[in-house]
Amino acid sequence: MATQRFQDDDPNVDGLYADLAAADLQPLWRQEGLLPRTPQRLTPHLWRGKTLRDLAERSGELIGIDRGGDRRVLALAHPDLDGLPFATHTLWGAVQYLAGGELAPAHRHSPAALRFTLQGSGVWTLVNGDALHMAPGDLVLTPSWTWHEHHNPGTEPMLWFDALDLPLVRNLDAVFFEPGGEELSPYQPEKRSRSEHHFTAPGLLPLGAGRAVTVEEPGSDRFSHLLAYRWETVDAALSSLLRSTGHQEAAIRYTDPGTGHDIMPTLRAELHRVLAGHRTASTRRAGSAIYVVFHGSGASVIGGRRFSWNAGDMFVVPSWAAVDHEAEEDADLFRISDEPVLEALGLARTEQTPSQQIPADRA
Ligand code: 1HN
Repeated sequence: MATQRFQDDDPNVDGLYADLAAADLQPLWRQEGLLPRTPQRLTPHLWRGKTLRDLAERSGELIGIDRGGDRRVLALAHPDLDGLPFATHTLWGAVQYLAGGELAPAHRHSPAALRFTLQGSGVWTLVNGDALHMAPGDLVLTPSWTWHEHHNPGTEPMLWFDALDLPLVRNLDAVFFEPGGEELSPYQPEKRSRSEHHFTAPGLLPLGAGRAVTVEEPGSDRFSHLLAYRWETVDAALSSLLRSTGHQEAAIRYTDPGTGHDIMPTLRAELHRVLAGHRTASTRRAGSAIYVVFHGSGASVIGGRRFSWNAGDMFVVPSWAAVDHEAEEDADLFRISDEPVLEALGLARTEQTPSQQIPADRA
């Protein structure tokens, strides 16, 4: 593709622009929007859970998963992103559907992924051979360059939310991929994975036990020692927090129990609980986020627009858009963001904003 050629009424300047374009150069003085006062490249956007479920089910009926093929995944494709299958400039969000008896074969890639189960149970995701059972509300990690495959030996179809740092890694031009072999991986269908046997209670750090799952490449072992976070644990933690604080909202971050850091270097995951009738304060942050409504109903005001939501809906909060949430029924919002990247690079910013007054439901 040729570089852009600028025009000018002055024939001399116009000639300069022609020569600049021929030399693959562009003048800074003709650039617009390179340095906006604040981030503003993306609008908020919401996908309905019912639409996601219906279309995932239809894909399940029509599209097979071949061995050696890949995954049955519907990517959240933000309309601001020119047809790319990306939810934000850094985050991939999607629903994945795996019917009973199906197997999504092994592969590994440099982009890191996580799965938050929405419906069904009985899938095992194998991560470098460690079998992670999946049931609704469970979070399982498939960190960068770990082998992973999904087995559904039961009869029930399963639907889960996939998040990856793929858009970010792609822009860094650091995507590597390797397909697995044809042979089936054996696994022990135990409800607790090796990583969960290592970390049985908060505050108890196993000495000398190392990681349940390791990778060979130097520097790529910066993901959580724990690979599965169970809904019962998260639910109990949130209820306990609400009781101890007496507040109408509580939130937890999923972290590496060995270090307290985010689960993976590029992705932050949190669960926000908002009780019925409560509206949170409004904040904005540099970096983008995807929310998945796990339970409940309510509305969020994002960058001055109001989006009402129900269980299964997913929405994007763009960088620096003010956001608050109001629950109609008790709500659990699973949130992922790219904030660990911004923090590592010294680009993180956050601000409390005045509450957003919005008259009508524009969703
Ligand atoms: C991937 O490996 C999975 O393993 C899901 O389940 C979604 C989207 C883009 C690239 C790789 C999976 C993916 C993906």
